[in-house]
Amino acid sequence: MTHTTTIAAKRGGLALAKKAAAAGAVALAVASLQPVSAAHAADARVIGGKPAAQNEFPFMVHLSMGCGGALYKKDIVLTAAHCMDGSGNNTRITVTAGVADLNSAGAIKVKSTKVKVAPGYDGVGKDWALIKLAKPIDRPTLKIATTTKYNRGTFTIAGWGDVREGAGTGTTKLQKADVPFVSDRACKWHYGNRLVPKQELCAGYASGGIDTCQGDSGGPMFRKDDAGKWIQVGIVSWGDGCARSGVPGVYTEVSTFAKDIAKAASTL
Ligand code: 4AZ
Repeated sequence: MTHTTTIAAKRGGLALAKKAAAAGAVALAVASLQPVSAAHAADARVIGGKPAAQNEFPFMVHLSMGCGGALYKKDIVLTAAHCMDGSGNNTRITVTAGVADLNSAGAIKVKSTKVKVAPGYDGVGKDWALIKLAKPIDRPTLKIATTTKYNRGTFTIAGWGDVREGAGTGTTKLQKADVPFVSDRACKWHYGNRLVPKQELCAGYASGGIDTCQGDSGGPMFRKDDAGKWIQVGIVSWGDGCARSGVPGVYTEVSTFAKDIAKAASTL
């Protein structure tokens, strides 16, 4: 556990460092100096969430490097590129499915065989990747949004990541929370040109308090479609800290990449 957590922390730090580097040294200084409000620092709980019930989000998977993911097909996981080491044969990832509590009996553990990172991924935008599994997992899949119509409203986030900013440990019990859509315009009030609006989607409360955090990366952000079925609209990607007021979480805009994801899956 300590080992995987350390790797996850490195990955999260790397992703954030790349973002900051892309935005320049001034942005890095501002981001690192931004305080966490006392009220939010004291929040224990994804941040500000509550435990998910067993089977509530049966498509959710945990990855051994300390990221989340969702079953796109029974033998393919959709996650974040920044959680991966690159494309190619990869038998190092253990995917855990079928449980909200990672320590409970009944956890399904399957190894990866291959990884496909988004073509052209360079640390800015395009933060998606697929993992091919050694065998199919007999759990429901999560369909992905193929149009922009669901990029609005209230989204559900879930993950085993940190329940407070800076913890670096994650949690063994899956946490869930709801967060509202934030427009690109409003999201740019904080992130400016670090946001890639066509490739990224923001969510969160202006007052903060509820957000994804380190260790939730790669997991899905989802909502109900018009037929009442869960549909994935985002992938946990990055943010300045977690649950800070005025600082939304940034998610890969799944609908933008739906065709690329389907094409990549067909090659795995
Ligand atoms: C991370 O380090 C991370 N508040 C993920 C999500 C967010 C921030 C950081 C969004 O993996």
